[in-house]
Amino acid sequence: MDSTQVLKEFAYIGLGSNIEDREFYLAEAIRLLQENPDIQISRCSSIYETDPVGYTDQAAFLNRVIKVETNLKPSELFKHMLSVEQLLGRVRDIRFGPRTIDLDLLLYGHHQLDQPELLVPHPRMAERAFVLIPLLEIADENSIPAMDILKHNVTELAGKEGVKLWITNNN
Ligand code: PH2
Ligand code: MG
Ligand code: MG
Repeated sequence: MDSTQVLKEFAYIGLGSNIEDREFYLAEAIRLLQENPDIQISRCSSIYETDPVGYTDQAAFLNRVIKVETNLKPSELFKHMLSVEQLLGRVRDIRFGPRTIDLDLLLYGHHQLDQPELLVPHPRMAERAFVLIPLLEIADENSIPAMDILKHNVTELAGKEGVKLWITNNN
């Protein structure tokens, strides 16, 4: 086996776009992710239109979450995600600001990663309705740590009114 490969692991990735054509960027990101032979998409959530959080003076986002199966190590998966962001013209200027596409590694199996550029589980995921609502739509009970707590969180979460179903995915 190639030294960069590990046994197959699942991962959840959050996608966000708030520069038109938002639907195109979401679809292209998924297409480009699976061009890598070591990444298979196994589930896709519905697409939600969401009010911007953090830096609020910007256009509404489309957000969705996907589940992938991968032989890549977390750092390799993350590198591929960054290359997809770059291919789709992501420019990093304003923190939390407008973007053609943002790909966030939410979970990588049950692993905890504590590297400067790669914190997993994603440190802000439990407080963001635009992540939790699509994540809980597709998550398996046993693949998410503290799923019951997250489910409880989502009912109380600030900003959940700002997350509206845009295109239903029936998987
Ligand atoms: N991403 C951010 C900051 N704010 N707001 C919404 N609604 N959706 C996002 O994906 C988002 C955001 C930083 O990554
Ligand atoms: Mg993000
Ligand atoms: Mg990001």
